[in-house]
Amino acid sequence: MAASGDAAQTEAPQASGAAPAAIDPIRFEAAVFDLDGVLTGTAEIHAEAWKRLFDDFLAKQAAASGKPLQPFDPKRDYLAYVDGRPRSDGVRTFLAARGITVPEGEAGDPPDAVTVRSLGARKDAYFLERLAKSGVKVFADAQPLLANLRAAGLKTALVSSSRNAKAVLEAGGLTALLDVVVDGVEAARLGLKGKPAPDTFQRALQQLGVQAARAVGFEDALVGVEAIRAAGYGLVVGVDRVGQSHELVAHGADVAVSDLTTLQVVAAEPASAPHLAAWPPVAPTEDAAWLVVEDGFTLAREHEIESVFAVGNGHLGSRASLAEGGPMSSPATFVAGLFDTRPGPTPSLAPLPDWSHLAPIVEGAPLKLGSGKLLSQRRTLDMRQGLVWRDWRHEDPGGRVTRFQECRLASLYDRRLLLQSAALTAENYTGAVGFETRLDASVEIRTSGGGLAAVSAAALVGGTPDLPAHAAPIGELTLQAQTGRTHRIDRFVAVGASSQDASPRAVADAHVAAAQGQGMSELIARHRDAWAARWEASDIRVDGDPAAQRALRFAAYHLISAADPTDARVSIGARAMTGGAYSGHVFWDTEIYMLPFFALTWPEAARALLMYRHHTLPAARKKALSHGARGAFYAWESADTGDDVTPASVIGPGGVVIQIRLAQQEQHISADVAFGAWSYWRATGDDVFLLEAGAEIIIETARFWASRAEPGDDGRLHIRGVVGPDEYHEHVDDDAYTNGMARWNLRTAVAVVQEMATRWPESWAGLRAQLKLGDAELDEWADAARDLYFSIDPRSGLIEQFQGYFALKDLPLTSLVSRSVPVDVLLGLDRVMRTPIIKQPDVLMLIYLLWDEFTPQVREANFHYYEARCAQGSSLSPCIHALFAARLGRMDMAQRYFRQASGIDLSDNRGDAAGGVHAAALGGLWQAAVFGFAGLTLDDDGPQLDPKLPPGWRELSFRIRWRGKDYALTAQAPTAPVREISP
Ligand code: IFM
Repeated sequence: MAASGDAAQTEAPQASGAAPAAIDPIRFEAAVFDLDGVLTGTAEIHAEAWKRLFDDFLAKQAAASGKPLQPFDPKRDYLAYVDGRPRSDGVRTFLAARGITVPEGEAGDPPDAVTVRSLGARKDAYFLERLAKSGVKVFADAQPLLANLRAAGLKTALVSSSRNAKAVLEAGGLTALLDVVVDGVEAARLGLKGKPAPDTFQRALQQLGVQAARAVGFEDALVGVEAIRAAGYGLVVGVDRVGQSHELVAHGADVAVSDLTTLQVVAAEPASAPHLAAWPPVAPTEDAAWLVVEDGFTLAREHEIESVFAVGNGHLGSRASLAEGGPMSSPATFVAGLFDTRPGPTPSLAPLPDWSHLAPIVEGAPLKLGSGKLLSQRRTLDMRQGLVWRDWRHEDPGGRVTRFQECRLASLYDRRLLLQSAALTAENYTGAVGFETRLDASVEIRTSGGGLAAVSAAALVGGTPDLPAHAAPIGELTLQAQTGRTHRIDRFVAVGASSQDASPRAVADAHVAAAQGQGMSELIARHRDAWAARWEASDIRVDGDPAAQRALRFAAYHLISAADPTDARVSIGARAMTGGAYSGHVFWDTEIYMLPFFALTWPEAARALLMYRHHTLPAARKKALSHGARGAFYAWESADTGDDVTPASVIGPGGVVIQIRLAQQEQHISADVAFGAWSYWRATGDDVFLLEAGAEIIIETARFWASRAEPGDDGRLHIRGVVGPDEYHEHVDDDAYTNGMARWNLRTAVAVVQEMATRWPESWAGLRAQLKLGDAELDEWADAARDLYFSIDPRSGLIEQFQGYFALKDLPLTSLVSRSVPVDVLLGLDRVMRTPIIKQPDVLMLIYLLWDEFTPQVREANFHYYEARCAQGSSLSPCIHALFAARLGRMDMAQRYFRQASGIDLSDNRGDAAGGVHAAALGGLWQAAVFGFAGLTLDDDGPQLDPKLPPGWRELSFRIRWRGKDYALTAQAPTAPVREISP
């Protein structure tokens, strides 16, 4: 549908309710859609949320005034007063119809205040709650129409009053099919009035660069139809899903249709054949501070490289395996939340087919690193643009020199998309060259838990820029290469998954079709813009230490790649989706090590991670019950359902079977999750989160501790038979970290309850009834917090890590010959258990998290004592020692630990990253820089820095968002005092 030449026409739709409109085929350039009732069927959810809000409100009004008030009618009142309107307008309009006016209210109003603003916010919370439960229904005719319009060359846009439009589009798999979105957030930002005013529809056209007469608008709401009419669109299509065709036409629709497939899109003229421009599709980043580079080829390092250079977007994660494969290749691509129990007893992230396999074939023989001669190879992780490059020149045994260049990414703009662009150049010969792929068209993967992933692939192949590209099925594709000619191939792969999409196959097909229409350069530009927006919020700059700069960007790169703010049903595994170690399982790593980065730079992602814990509360309750306790005992290792999926045993060195009791004993996880929920709320002031999920998590975990602690003869409560973060000592009593965090959890629950009861009495009453909390139980928490065993030696300031720890026979770490082999392997776990050698900080971790609860003397004494006994047996350890040492001003030591932490994935001699990057260590590295070196503290007055930069660092700068405000922070090394040098 375009004005001139190169697009398509709509045929007059079959009118229903209006006279069959005598509309000549009109050429259009853009189609603009409303969301609810047109593309998605969330109208019922909206109507239900409005009803819940208004009926509750009206009942109270009626009780107060003694006058009966008609409840909200989800059909009549919905269509007449709220449908299509911005949320506040809906509140005002409906209440006005019942003769009620309430104050407008302002930001920061308590959620249960009676104002337009807070009533609107409550309606939104009800909507999101229900949406999370039922998912998004996409009308069957929506995707085909959008895909057809785009294939015919039309631009597409969405105009919605909803502030959640982007989340709904994403959940419905429609994001990639729309060029522009004008939602409630954008309208508020620009001060637009919204429907029935024409301004939001005008804004969409302005962004698309299309005149109103060349646009067709689709609306189901009467106010929306009026708005499109007033905006002067060439065609107004009323979409009638509820039998109101006549009203739609009466309000200004040219036609009303009940089925969008009755609209036919006809190509006006064949589109001219696309050209693939010369390779590369975008310019690589040149600034070395944004790059991780690997030159040459070292077979033994290959698994690490695959992890370190992995690409991801929180929904999909893909290892950077060699495109042509090889003996050491271990390709894997995962979808967040899609687990499979085959082949093992515990679920693992299900691997997708190897989409990136693209083997160059020269004169019928595959080009391989292992045969012939490697002339040069460079692989580059381009962190700024979120993609990975490869440039490989190879001489085959026949003396032919071929250059293979490639880039790959997992789109941050459209999370269902994986892209690959490659170029093959015959440098010194003419002959047959080709590509072979493993994934050529469509495949489906079914997981044991009933999950389904559908993968669709398409390719465009071109010769030199002067030859047109053509869509190519390339199971094995052969081309005639001439000396110096470069053949380029662009591959578009989309994944629909039942974890997110109602129809994975349709979603994958639509995304691939849309991607092909947009072309590689445009798609990469959008992906790069999405990364630029993330870096704007999350970049961290170091002046004076290039290696530290790279390591911190590497940490942020993998953390950003791991999170998906649109999916509240998944969390980040210990190795994110960069490798198979720990099977994609989620540990305390997420809340304690990674979450601070997200809470302060990407709160939407932090919220989604915590909502995963809220969704898995039922499993945590079940686990508590099975341990004879109450409340919520979270899984030590958690997958899709939240059931504990910690393996019962592993095979250790020498084939010995080692029983794992962490699921039963590593109980601090419950307090860690509560700590994450509370920290997020504190950082964002997101009261809706607290009321909707956070308070329930904090209360249920406190309940667990209160029921778990056992009274002892000493009149104190004890938590016996646990494992603390130091996993070298099992089945200990009163682990300091566990007891300290449990005590914090109990006290925090008491505080949260008090705050809720004061600020949001109604919500509190509801939650209290839901959780069946009696007064006695509430009193019990404060008592339990007071009585829980925790002791600090008044003389030395030392905290004993667990009962009996100080009696263990000391074995100085310095006496151990090899520090490169883990101590538990060197000595055997049984022996280590009889020494005070620890794997990772336990007491120190507690002091770090609850810093203000301990005196400087206690911090110093315990650091001095436990640092000397820590074997750094976990990747989670050095970052916390770096942070702690920095806070205590021991800068050489802090720098040494910081370097050790930086090298966990990046140093080239450890091989640690083979099973995936260490996501917790990456989050910890960021914390070491921000809370250690910059000395960031946060309170009601905002952020404060107390810089202690390591030797050589001149400046450290970063941004954070604290309670809705953005801050740019810079920590500087003190300049030398000015000295007078004149005589
Ligand atoms: O959660 C950690 C644990 O603290 C130490 N072992 C590895 C786990 C996953 O990273």
